[in-house]
Formats: sequence, structure tokens, C-alpha cells
Amino acid sequence: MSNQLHETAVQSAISTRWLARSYHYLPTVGSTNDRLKEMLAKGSDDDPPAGTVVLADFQNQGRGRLNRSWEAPPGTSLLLSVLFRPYWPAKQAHWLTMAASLAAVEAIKKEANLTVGIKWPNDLMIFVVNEWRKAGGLLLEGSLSANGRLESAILGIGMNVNIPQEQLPDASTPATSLLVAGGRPIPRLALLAGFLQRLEAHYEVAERGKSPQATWVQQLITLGQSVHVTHTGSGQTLSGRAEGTDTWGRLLLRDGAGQLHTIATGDVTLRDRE
Ligand code: BT5
Repeated sequence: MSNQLHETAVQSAISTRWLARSYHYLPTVGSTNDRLKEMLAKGSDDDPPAGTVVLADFQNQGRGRLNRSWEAPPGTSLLLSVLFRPYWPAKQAHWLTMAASLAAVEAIKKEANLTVGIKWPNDLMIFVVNEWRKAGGLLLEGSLSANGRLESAILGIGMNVNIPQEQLPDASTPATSLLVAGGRPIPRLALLAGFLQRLEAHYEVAERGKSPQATWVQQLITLGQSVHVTHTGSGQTLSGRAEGTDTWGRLLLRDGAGQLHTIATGDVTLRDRE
């Protein structure tokens, strides 16, 4: 099963022009984001081109934000990182996460026909029975040039494809997989190809200067809801109504006193879950 994501299979399944045309499959790695970072750091003639993908069947040091861990049993998931060289202003960085989460939502809808959405800022969610559960997450790590532009950006994504119920991680936000939510296994190769195809298309629109926000915001499950947002880093929590996002993908939160807050990153909990 797990050899289905080897280079030859992937190259014949995808129809991208440049994305994933440089493709590295690894049975096991620490973290695909870290491996891509190491490839970049070498800085030799074989510097990885934009669009390089590193994909693994198993990570023993998979990471979320703030060095939280990302856990997935071997051969059950899509675990990959994509290299971009956007030279965008730093504040545009979130467009990459937006483009990739949109691509993932569309590919999951197409391949698994499930109710799927995005929990701001970086979670892929599936509606199961009566609640939204986490089925994937995105991790963006970038480095800036001296003039503050995004010289390189590594976009990592993990999608729980065929993780059986008993192997789902015990996480703060309840987890699910496409298998558990839909009751049937989903071919990882088709899902990967669909994702990469859409990611290339969304990236190219963003590259022409158009924010993915208008389409992305429609997939947000938090909009119009009462939420708590815990700021990543400081740990401070704000509560209010999630009113929308701005063009950079920042959350607009109206607190009880009517004041509008613009939040760049954080962890959201829906207040009606309490
Ligand atoms: C994320 O972080 O959701 C981003 C995850 C990115 C993973 C990919 S896999 C390929 C690439 N290489 C890497 O090393 N990472 C990227 P965050 O929002 O901080 O959520 C992390 C939290 O999700 C953890 O603290 C757990 O509670 C939970 N979690 C861990 N594994 C999970 C899983 N398989 N499904 C659902 N939730 C999970």
C-alpha cells in the first residue's frame, strides 16, 4: 500500500506544470518540514527549486505549531512539505496557508465527498455526526531576505486519510480521518494529485497579487460564531464574535464591549462547545 506514493506513481498521476516536479519520497523521516529545511541549508548547486515536495509515509518527529507534535501511524496519511520562493512581503505569508487549505478542502470534497471546512487559522475540519473534528493541519515556516521579503517558505500539511478510529491521536480538538468520517478508505494518490493540482492553481492566482481570502473565507467554520481565541505565544485569550477576516487572512474579532480586534494567529475554540 505505502509504495503507492513513490516518485514514479506520483509523477504519472499529477498534471501540474512545476509543483512537485521535484519530488522526494521517504518511507520514514523526522519531519518533512525539517528535511526540506536541511535541503535548503546545504545551499549547493542542487538547491531545491520552487515547488519541491518532500513526502513521507511516517514521521517520528512530526510537528505542529509551537513544537506541538503531529502524530500519524505509518502509511495512513498524507504528510508532506512544499517549498515556495515567493519573494512576497512578509505580511502576505499567510496567503500560502490559505491557498493550501483551500486546495485541501476542495480535494477532500472531490475524493471523499465529506462536509469539510477550515478552522482559522490552519486546521482542516470534518463534520462528523454533530461536531467538527480535526482531520488535518498546516504548518508554514518561512525565512525572510534582508529587505523583509519571503525568500523561502516551507508549507507542511498533514491529512488524516486512512487512520482507523482506534489509532486516532487523543488530541485537544477531537480528531478524525477521512476513513472514519466517511466509512471507506480513500486512495491517497488521487487525493494527493488533486491537492497538488489545486495548490498550484491557487498559488498562481496569489502570485498575480490576488488574495485567496474571498474564496477561503467561505470555508471558515468559525465565522459568525462566538469564539475564544488564545494568542499563539503570549497565551492571552480574547472572546467575542468572529466577524470575518481581512485580505491578509487575519481574524476580525468583535469583543463584548464592541471593540474590533485584528488577530494574526492563535488557537480558536467555539464557545458553544463548552
Ligand atoms: C497543526 O499544528 O495542525 C499543523 C500540523 C502540520 C503537520 C505537517 S505533517 C507534514 C509536515 N511536517 C511536519 O513536521 N509538520 C507538517 P497545530 O495547530 O499546532 O496542532 C497541533 C495539535 O494537533 C497537537 O497538539 C495535537 O493536539 C493535534 N494533533 C496531532 N496529531 C494530530 C492528527 N493526526 N490529527 C488531528 N489532530 C492532531
